[in-house]
Amino acid sequence: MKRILSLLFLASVVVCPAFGQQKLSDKELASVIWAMGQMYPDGFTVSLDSLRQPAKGLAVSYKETQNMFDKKNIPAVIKHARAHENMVGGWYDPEEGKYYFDSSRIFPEDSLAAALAFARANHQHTVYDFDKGINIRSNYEQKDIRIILDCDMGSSTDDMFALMMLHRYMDMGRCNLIGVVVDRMGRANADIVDVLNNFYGHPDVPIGLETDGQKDTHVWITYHNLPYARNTDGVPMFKRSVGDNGTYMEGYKLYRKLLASQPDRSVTIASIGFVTTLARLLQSGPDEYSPLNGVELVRKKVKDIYAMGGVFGKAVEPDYNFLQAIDFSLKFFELLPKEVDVVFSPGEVGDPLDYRPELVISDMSWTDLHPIKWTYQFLNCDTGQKMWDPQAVINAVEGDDFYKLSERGFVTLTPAGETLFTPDPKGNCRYQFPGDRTWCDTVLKYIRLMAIQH
Ligand SMILES: [Ca+2]
Repeated sequence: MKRILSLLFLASVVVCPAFGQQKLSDKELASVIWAMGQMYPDGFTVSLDSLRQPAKGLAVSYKETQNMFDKKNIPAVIKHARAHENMVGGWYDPEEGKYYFDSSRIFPEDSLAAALAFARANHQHTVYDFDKGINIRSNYEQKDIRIILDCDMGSSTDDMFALMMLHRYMDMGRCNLIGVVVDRMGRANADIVDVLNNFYGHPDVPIGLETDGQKDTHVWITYHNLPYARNTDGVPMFKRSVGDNGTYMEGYKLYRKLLASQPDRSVTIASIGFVTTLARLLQSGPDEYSPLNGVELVRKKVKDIYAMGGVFGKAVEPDYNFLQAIDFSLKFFELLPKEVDVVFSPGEVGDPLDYRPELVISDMSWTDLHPIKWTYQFLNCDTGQKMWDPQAVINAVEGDDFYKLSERGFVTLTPAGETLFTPDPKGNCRYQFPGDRTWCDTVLKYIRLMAIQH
């Protein structure tokens, strides 16, 4: 079945009169279901008992009913639903001009990975979240996405949410996080990543740390004590893989090690901090991991970079991330091979996505011990913190059709930190345009859905 592929989208909320009290025959039910198909062309799912949409949960259709359309197939759908979960859904495919109907299974809202696995096993493209009114793509064709996250963990909290998303995407079988590079200097910042990797169940993801990058960068929210938090008995609250006496690999060396071991043009980098470590990688020479210099290694192995940063359109003003470490940024723009695609995520794309501190804490109420919740409980995170960094990560995993992107062009960086875009069909660079209100609302709900998974 060709479920609507394009985007997560808002579907109509079905509020149905209370047929429930009165037991309908299967024939009467079929007429009601057919009528609902006409009333809710964007999609509906109802229980056959109440003819109401569940308030919560994730709906996935069974493959046995995936090619059932039109009035004549509704009895078979009802029969399947009666033998399974008593849930029937429907939607209208305008391309084919057909009303499809199916029998569905409902999962708890915090079991997204299980729902997606079921969706893939049943050849379904989407999972529908009743509470949030959004569809989540199951991507059952399983793209082979290998990601290195390059972050400036330890200042803004959106880096934590971006890493959370990647861990949840891994649980969902959507990508493989092959490493995390911390481009903000300071041991504690790598320890925070270690805590998050452990918390989210992937303690072996390797971590590299920049030790010769930009000095004295501004810190917005000082959560560097998070890795060392202890409970009242003096026991560390959060697990880490690298102990106090352990060390992290130098950031650009981890890049070299990871890239050398990957297939050609297979690696995606999500860059959500400074480009200090990337600049050092590009300036690196042959070593024990690869006979190639940094530029050639990146040209050979990196497919694309999704970078949080850039100011485009009419505005000519410095970009925050690039200006903070301007000498490294200029080197990065100078040396990055033009074969590597870059998608920039300007700040204005994440600006409307305000994940309020009280919502964060409430979404994480399923556990007392949560590193992101800890940060929100003990520090002031009400600093205008927006969900900027997740935009690079979501684009990298969901794909380019999830965002409205600019035409192709080349981007240069001025010494004042301004990103200048020159349109060119052969250019390697594009940038995201801000989404409309519905789109921003949907993406924030998606991030929130990830936050409640466990
Ligand atoms: Ca960041």
